[in-house]
Amino acid sequence: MKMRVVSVAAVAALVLAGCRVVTPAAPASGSESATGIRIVDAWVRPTAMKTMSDHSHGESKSGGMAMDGPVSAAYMVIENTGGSDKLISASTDVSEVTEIHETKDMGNGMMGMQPVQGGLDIPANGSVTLKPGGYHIMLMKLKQDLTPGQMVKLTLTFQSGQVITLDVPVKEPPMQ
Ligand SMILES: [Cu+2]
Repeated sequence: MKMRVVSVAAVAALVLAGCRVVTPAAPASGSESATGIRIVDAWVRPTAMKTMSDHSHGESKSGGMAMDGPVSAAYMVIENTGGSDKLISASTDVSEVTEIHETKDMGNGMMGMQPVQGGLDIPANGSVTLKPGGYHIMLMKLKQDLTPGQMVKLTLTFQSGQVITLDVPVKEPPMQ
């Protein structure tokens, strides 16, 4: 909220000063649209090597997924004030492969993760939280290291046809 107030004030200052009006960048803390999907509290974790033992995803050698090299993940709350929808795809400017994943107990005491088949359901007038240990947007085949303070451009495509692009900050996961 603070970010948004600052940004509105900045735009107002530009207008008052008679400068050309520039299109404000999407606020880092949220993105709204006419059809009801709103993204809040989005963040991306810094680059993690797949060999890191504290990577919450654990190892997924048996999953058959392209896990070579450094990976990262994006988290957020997807709020929906409209009809039921689905997040069907995601992409970023820093990863060649971006998938919607779910972390789950694989039944043998190991945590693993797998792509969400057919898209992630976003209930009507509800919300879905993507967080460590649960749903997440997996960034694979990273083109660069991600360190706190950087911004990642994330594009989300929904079944309704809605496409949301927002700038997401890279930051350390909260302590648990
Ligand atoms: Cu994943």
